[in-house]
Amino acid sequence: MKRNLNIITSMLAMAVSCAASAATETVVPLDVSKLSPQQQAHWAKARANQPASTPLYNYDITAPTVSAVKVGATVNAGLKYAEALISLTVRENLAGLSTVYVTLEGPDGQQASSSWSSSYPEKGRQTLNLAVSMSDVTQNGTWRVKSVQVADANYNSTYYNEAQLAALGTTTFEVVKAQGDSAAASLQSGGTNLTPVVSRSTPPAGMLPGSNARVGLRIPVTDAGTSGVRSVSVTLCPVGQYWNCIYLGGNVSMRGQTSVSVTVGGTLNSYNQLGTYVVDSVSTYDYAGNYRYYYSGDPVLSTLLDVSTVEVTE
Ligand SMILES: [Ca+2]
Ligand SMILES: [Ca+2]
Repeated sequence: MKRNLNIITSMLAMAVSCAASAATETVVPLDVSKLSPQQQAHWAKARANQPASTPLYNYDITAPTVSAVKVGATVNAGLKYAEALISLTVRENLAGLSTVYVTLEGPDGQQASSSWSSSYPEKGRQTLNLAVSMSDVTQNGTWRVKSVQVADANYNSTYYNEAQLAALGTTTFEVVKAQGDSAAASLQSGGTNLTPVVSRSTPPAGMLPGSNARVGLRIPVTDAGTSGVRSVSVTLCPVGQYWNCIYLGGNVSMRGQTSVSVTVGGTLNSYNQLGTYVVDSVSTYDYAGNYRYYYSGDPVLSTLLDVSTVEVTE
């Protein structure tokens, strides 16, 4: 501690002596009249080209602002891809508009939201049209823009509440035919085993030796409601065992598919021993967030799925 104090004291002494020597220097002002006409012209030109004071660093401390809000027409939420359109006019001074987040609220408090982000944030005035998915809403009636947040690339942001937004344009719109989707997706009979026998030492086609072998199934799934099947996950475990299992997953790329065969896949891991694996559990998800879990031993698994076993060999 004492040593630190000595260092600080000597640094302070140096600083004082530097300041003292700087203060003794005198700056002689330029007497332009003593220059030649050519020198005077050159001096005037150089001076005209140089701003009076140039900031050292133009650091952005100003958040983007919203100057106008406009909502689209009535939304028919019964459609598979129902969307509410929100138009925002945003101004950003320097670092560039980076993210925009919009929240809508229904007559009974249900919310829907959308976000936008730029991978090349730009300054200036821009009008953004954001589409908020309304396929899952269940509330008919008057919806409103609840909040908007705009941020620049330098993390300056402005938050607008409902009242502030209402003063900037139109913020309410009607929703009709909303029914929502509260019914989970479920397994159908059938299915295809893409890899009934898997060689642990054989890599997938076109891949380097040592790459993990691949396991795949096609699982038929149906969804009640409007949102459609989203994904399926399957666990295959060694017979009579609930560890060292194989985990498979698969997604449906498009919304609104009520009956679809989902391809699920995964790879073997080093802990997967040789032998017979059986379907232990299955989960099915829809786009509205509903899911159904078929637990180990659920009779549905054996009565519905044609996919039964995967044999892992050396
Ligand atoms: Ca800014
Ligand atoms: Ca559903």
